[in-house]
Order: sequence, then C-alpha cells, then structure tokens
Amino acid sequence: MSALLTNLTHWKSLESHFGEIKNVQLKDLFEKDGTRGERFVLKVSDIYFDYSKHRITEETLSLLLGLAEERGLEARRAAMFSGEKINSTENRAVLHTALRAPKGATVLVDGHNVVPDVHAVLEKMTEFSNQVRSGAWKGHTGKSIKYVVNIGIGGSDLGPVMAYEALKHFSQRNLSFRFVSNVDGNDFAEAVEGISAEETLFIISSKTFTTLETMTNAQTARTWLLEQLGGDASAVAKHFVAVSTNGEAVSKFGIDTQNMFGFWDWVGGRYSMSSAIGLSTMLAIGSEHYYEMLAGLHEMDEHFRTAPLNENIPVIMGMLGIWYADFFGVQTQAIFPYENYLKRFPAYLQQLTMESNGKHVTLEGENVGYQTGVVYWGEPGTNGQHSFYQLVHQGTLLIPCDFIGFKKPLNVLPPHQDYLIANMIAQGEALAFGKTAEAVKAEGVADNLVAHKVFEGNRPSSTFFIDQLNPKNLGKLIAMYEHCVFVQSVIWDINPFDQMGVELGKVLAQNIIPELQDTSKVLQHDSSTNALIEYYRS
Ligand code: G6Q
Repeated sequence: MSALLTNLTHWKSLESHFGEIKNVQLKDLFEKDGTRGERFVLKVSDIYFDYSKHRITEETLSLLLGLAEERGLEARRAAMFSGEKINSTENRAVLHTALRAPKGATVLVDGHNVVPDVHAVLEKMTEFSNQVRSGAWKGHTGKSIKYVVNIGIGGSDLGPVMAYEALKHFSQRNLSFRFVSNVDGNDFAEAVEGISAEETLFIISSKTFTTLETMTNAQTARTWLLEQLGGDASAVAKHFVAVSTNGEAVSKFGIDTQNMFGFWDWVGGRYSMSSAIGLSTMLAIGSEHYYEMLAGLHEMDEHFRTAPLNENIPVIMGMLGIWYADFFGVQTQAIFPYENYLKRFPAYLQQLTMESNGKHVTLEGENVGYQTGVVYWGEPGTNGQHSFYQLVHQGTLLIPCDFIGFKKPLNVLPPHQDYLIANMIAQGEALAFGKTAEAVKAEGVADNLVAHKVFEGNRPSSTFFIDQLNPKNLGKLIAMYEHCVFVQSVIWDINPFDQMGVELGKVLAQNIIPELQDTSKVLQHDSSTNALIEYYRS
C-alpha cells in the first residue's frame, strides 16, 4: 500500500515552497535570469520543449522531481513497460507500448512474447490496405473501394479521426474517409450521404463488439448496404471488416473472421490507436507512413523509459500539471495547436487525459483527498485567439496552455506560416509578461479605459516546437501525452487505465429504452426523470 501523497516529504516541502512562489512574477524570474529561456528547455529529437514560462524555479523543479522519485515513478514505469498487471481493477497488463515495439523485441505477458503477434496483425493490415489502396480489393459488384467508413466510438473513434485529420496531407486522395460514432442516426445518415454502397468499405471498430452505438450503427450499415446491393448477404464479406478482440461476436455479426484484425485486452480503448484500431489510418496514409508513426511512438516510449527524470519530457510535463492542479488549484489545461491539421487533437486528448485521470479514489479505493485530473480543452490557433483567448488573458482563472507549433509548413503558401508562428510565439509572450497600467497609460489611453487594457501576465504556458507535422512526429506527440497522463496517475496513486465512470449512465439508458418504446410501462424514477420520459412519449 503506498503512502498517502500528502504525507510525503517532498509534498510537504512543495507546500511550503508554494508559499514562496505563488506571488512570484514570471517577469521577475526572466529579468533576474537572462538565460532562463534557454535553460528551461529540452530538445529531444525533433521536439523543442520550452517550459521556461512556468511559475517555477530550479528549486520547484527539483522538489517536483523529488516527489516523482519518492512516489516510485521509475519503478511504476518499469512495471508498465514490462507487462505487469498495473491495471489493477481489471487485472490487466497495460502494453500500448508493445504495439510499437520493433519486430525483434520481446515483451512478455504471462510468459508469452506478444511482439510477434503484434507484427502478424500489422502484416495482415498492410496486405489488406495495399489491396484496397491499389484498387485490387473489389466490392460485391466488382468495383474498387472509394469510400471508407469507420464505425466506432470513444477509443475506437477519436484516435482514428484525429490521426486521419492530422495526416490528411499524406493520405491517398482518391479514397474518401468518413467516421461514424454517435448513436444519433444523423451521424450515419450524413456519413453515407451521396456515396454508393458498391464502392464502400465499412470498418467496424470495437474492442468488445458489444458497444450499443457501434453495434447499432453497424446493423444500420449492413441494412443500408444490402438494400442498395439487392439483399444478397454474401455482399457483406466484401464490404465489412472488423477490428476487435471478440472473434465470436464478429462472426455472429456476419463478418468472416478472415476479415478481422485483432488486438488484445492489454490495450485500453483510448490507448489503442496504434493497434489494429488504426486500420483506417493505414488505409489513408499507407503502411510505410503508418510504420513511421509507430516508429515515432516507439521513439517517445524509449525516451520516457530511459531518460533521467530531469531530461524527460513527459515527466516534466506531468509534474508541471501536478504543481498547478494540486498547489495552485488550477482546474483546466488548454491545448492550442498552431496547426490546422491538428484540429481534432484537443478532442482526442480530452479522452486520453480525462477518462484516464478523472478518478476520485486511490488504487486501494480510498478517497484521494487532493485534486486529480483537470479539464483538457482547446482549439487550433489562430482561431481560438478570436474567441476564448480573452478569458485566458484577462479572466480570473489561471489556465496553463500548451502551444504546439511546427517549423516547416506542409503547404508552403507564404506568408501564412510566418503569420501563424508569430502569433503562437506572441501568445506565450503576452500571457507570461502581460502589459502594465504604466505601459497602457504611456500609449495615451484614456484613464477610464486603462484598467480594461491591462494584462496582468504571469500566466504560464509550454511551447512545443516541432520540425514538421509528419507521421513520425505525430507518433511522438501522442506518446508524449500518453506518458504525461501516466506520470500524473502515479503521483495521484490512481488507476488511469479503467473507466468505470462511464458505466452508470449506460446501464440507466438500458432501463429507459424499453420505457420509451412501450408507453404502457409504469415509470418509477424520480419526478424529473419520469417527467422527461412522459414528455418524450407525448
Ligand atoms: C476507452 C474506453 C472507451 C471505448 C469505447 C468503445 O478507453 O474504453 O472509449 O473505447 O467505449 O469501446 P469498444 O471499442 O469496445 O466498442
């Protein structure tokens, strides 16, 4: 049983240190130390990580890293990589890192090396995607595939959508990709609007193959396809493939298990985008690019696994999050990619971070008694600057921001890139250093407006400057956040790999479905729930 976080020596030191730091201004830290902006930086392969604009000193950092050590981060990290069953509530190993391990590597789960299994699936995915991309894979009527529709939700959707959008530049443009997740029929209806079943491939992505949304959409897709293709059930084999761990349910649905791409219970949903759940990604960008993405993921895994804590990007990111959440009482973390292709990245991170660290009990089931996961949110810059950045600059909340930018644009259209990056750099500068009343007055602003134009500053941010958005660097970025989540979970002593908080609502919905369908059923909920059901029935 691990010690209570708040009893640890470093926690106590951080508490008293916080008293010294809380009113310190970034402006003063930078004035006192001319090299701060060069020292609080890590450069790891293509990633330049500037964390100088955080409300920390060298002492803060050393206390935070001391806390990580005292908490046993290194041992927990080793336990994860070596396949120990660290997902204790579900008694499972946690090995998304094995999904990107190179071919000759060994990762044992219950004494069995899973790496050859991983590569066997990758080879099957490669063969299939080559066939579809080249046009060799024919549909029921002999036509090649033009439209790929991924049906999945949560971890079986958010990663694939994010990766497809992020890597669109590398995608094969004569294939069109759509993603259906919501049980709302509008999602399916719009995804198949104007496309012909003859040229459509559905990927049913579901780890369990029991999820209400995905199974409902898959059945609707089956009906839609068969209606268009004259009702011959043998058409399903040419137009449906499955990604799942549940072979039995897949064949029950009518998909030949030959057309199934498997994965394993040691891959959590939100950590599954580098498993066969990435099939749509491989179809879009091709296997070579896909392998590059895996190489990027692996490179960051290795960095996290081997770099000393003070040179370890996910460790520093994670510990900064602890500093703000547990000492400053910060409740949100903004993600601002200055890269339009990353428009779904914040949504992807929301699941990764919030489903993982949104926990209120420790591994032993005790109430934590301190703050855990914060709300992640964001939008690409510069769009956000014209909307919610107002609150980030002048509101009353403290919101640490992650700026993510790329040096080389994928589409070279001067002067766009310079304008984009100038804005990203300027935002971090404005947040940190603000603008004083004196500076506002010196511009001749009327006295009654001065207060409105003051920027307090002292608002923290990280800047991740990466060479270019490509499959490899996307892989690094994803693994970087995955491991940051893990670091925080270790400090908080919570399980980031289960998601029991999503269950209750699902169960209650199952009770309500028959009550909506059969109006004679007597309602026995609370008065609000009863009234809502009655209103729908009427
Ligand atoms: C992720 C969650 C959840 C899951 C979906 C879809 O970590 O477990 O988002 O991915 O509920 O589940 P299936 O893949 O089993 O349909």
